[in-house]
This record gives sequence, structure tokens and C-alpha cells, in this order.
Amino acid sequence: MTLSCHKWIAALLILIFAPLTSANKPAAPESDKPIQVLLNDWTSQLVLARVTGQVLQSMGYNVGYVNKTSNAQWGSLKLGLSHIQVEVWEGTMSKMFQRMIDAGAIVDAGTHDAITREEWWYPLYVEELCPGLPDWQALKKCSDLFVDPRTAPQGMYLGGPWEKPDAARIRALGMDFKAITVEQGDDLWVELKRAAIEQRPIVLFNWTPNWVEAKYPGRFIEFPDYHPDCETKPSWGTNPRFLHDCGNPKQGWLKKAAWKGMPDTWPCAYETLQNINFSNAMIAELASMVDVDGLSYEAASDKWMADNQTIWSQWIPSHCQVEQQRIQ
Ligand code: TMO
Repeated sequence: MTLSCHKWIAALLILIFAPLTSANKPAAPESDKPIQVLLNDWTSQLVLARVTGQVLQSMGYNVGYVNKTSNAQWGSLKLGLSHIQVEVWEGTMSKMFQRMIDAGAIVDAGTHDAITREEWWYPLYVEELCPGLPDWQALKKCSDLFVDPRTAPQGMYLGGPWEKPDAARIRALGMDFKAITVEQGDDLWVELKRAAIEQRPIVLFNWTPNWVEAKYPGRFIEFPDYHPDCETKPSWGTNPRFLHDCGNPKQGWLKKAAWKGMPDTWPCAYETLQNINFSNAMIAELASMVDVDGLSYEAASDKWMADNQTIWSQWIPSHCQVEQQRIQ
């Protein structure tokens, strides 16, 4: 065949396929610009972020990762220095999330099926020592049991490195407790393990879905039910003078957030992010692969991708796969 014949065939192919592709939205990847996925500091997020990155990589996108705490991530998302947060928890992040949405700095990329709760929690053996648990008023009466050198003469509540109004709640509910926080999220489990070995009373921050529930039976403290007014109107609730006389949401949502420019810069990646959906069981499984089975975050993500191809391939919209089909 002559060279010009090759050119004719190429031109013919373009004639056949160009209308087909232009009739559809452009396929992935629309841009080589790396999509930066946020890594926070708790296990399920660290695995889920990598799973998300791997799904996008399978579509041909360049993916990078940015380490930020959940408190520090908003500025980075707003500036477009990072682009995806896969686990926005209602209990710890709803206020900042809403503020960023209202400011037009981020977009809501949808809600996972998982129902979440983040709250004061104790291992089950504590119940025998403090009758009336999980009611908060029982805890209030048992504060002596939780005295620790770090908080004496008050009972210790051990919080995580995520901003929570625990001191305000303790004050509003008149509890003889002092909240201290660990520096690293994983330190919570070091302290829990130590206390459990000694069967020593402890009340600390925990959440669900998490791997902890599979290893340590326990319960969340039942504070007065959450209501948005509890955080804005002192008159609401049992204490008319103070805010925060309530617990965290008991049926919290779990959302995905994206940089506002993501839908235009990488439309197919954004649509895929909207479809990414984890249940309670899936999230607990991701976390236990690391914290119970001892895999690295990367190995857990690789294993999940290999075991669940039928799930994640369905998150990729079919029109985003046009490019691939045309090449095949
Ligand atoms: C956001 N977190 C699950 C640590 O509470």
C-alpha cells in the first residue's frame, strides 16, 4: 500500500468515527492536569481516597495525593490545590462543608449510602461499673471512674485531633469532665487497648463505620438528641444559657466534596466521583484490612480494587468509555 492510501484510510476512519464521538460528551481523560485527592488522618478515608485515585487512573487520568487534616483541607480545596475529598463526615465537618458550599468554593459530589455517627464511646465492660449507661446522665454521675492524672480531679474524655465542641458540651451539660485530645487519631486505639487490657473505665471519641466495633464491643453515649438550633441558639435544650447541650447527629451523612472547577476540568472524573458510593459494611471492611489485618493503605486499596471490579467499573459512566471502545 502506498503512503497516500494509508492517509485515505485514516481520513475515512475519522469520517466514520468523528460524528460518533462528537455526538457524545468527550471521553476521559479530558485533561492531563493531575487530579489531587485529599488524604486525611483516619484509616477508612486513607484507603477510600486511594481507591478513588485508582478508579480515576483506570480511566486514564493523572492522579496525585495531598496530605491535609480535615481542618486544613478546606483552604486547599478552595484554592484548587486539591480537588477531591471522599469522606466528609456530618458530625465533624458539616459546618465547614456548608460554609464552603455557600461560598461557592466547593461542590457537593453526592452522598454515600453509609449512615454515620461520631460520638463519645466506651467499651462494654464499663457498663457494669456505671449503671444507667449509655445515658449521659449516668456518665455524669460516674465521672469519678474516669479520673486520669492528665485531668484530675475531673474525669477524662479523650477526643481525637478533629475539632469538636467537647469542652462546650461538658460545660453546657454541667459534667465533671475535662476533654483532652490525642495528637494522632491512632493514639485513640493505643489508649483504648491499654484500658481494655486493664479493664479500666475509659470514654473516648469513636465513630461508625469503623473497624473498632468488630474488635471491641461498646456503645456510644446517648446525649440529648442533636438539633441544628443546639449549635446556634443558647435557649435551645436543657441549658438555656449555653450552646452545645446536645449530642452529635445519630444518623449522620457521609458526603463527597470536590473543588468547584472539577466538573468543568474533568467532567468524566467528576461524574465518576458522583457515582462512587460506599456502605457501612464496605467502609468497615476497608478500615479493618489495615487496622485488623495489618495491610498498608496501598495494599488494602489494591486488594479492594482487585476483589471488587464489578462494583467500581459500574461507577464509570458508559459515555466516558467511548474513547476506549473506539480504540478497541
Ligand atoms: C472524621 N472522623 C471519622 C475521624 O470522625
